Amino acid sequence: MLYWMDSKLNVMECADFHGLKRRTVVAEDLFYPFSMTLFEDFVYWSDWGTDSFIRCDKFGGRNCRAFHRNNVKAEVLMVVHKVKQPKGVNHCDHNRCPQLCLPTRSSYTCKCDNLYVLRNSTCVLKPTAAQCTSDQYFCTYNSKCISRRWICDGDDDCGDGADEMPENCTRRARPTTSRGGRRME
Ligand SMILES: [Ca+2]
Repeated sequence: MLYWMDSKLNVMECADFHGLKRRTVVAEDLFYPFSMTLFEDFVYWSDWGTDSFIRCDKFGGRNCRAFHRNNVKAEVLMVVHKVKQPKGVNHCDHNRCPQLCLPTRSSYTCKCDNLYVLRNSTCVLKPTAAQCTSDQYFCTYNSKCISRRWICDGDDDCGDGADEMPENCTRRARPTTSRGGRRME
């Protein structure tokens, strides 16, 4: 069956793939239906008139209920359910990640929550600017304290180029020494 909604007439109808057996599914309490989807025995849609998500029995339009209200105008509504997922291997089964496992095409990568950073296969709290010494610069992007000697030295130590930004370079003259003897992290 094909289902559609008419936002001008405020009605939901369906028909078979030949355009036959056309019938009205829902004709009440539709104010501005926008996006719809089907899953199992129900039809779901977003209604811009009431800022809500609604579902009804797809056969006769019964058992209707709004399952979410006061939403922003939802332009696309879709069902994500395990039975709709393509078959494949879950590389995160039996993973060794301390917090988050993100599957890739052939394996997986480990990530940490926003407040943590991955160090030696462990999620540790990110350093804060307060933990940097007076001769260090705090990189917000990778949460590292780097030596102020590394500011504007031509190497991206922060990962987002913050230590090489022009405003930092005007405050500090370019070093004339090489980076030999730089400490390992
Ligand atoms: Ca640098």
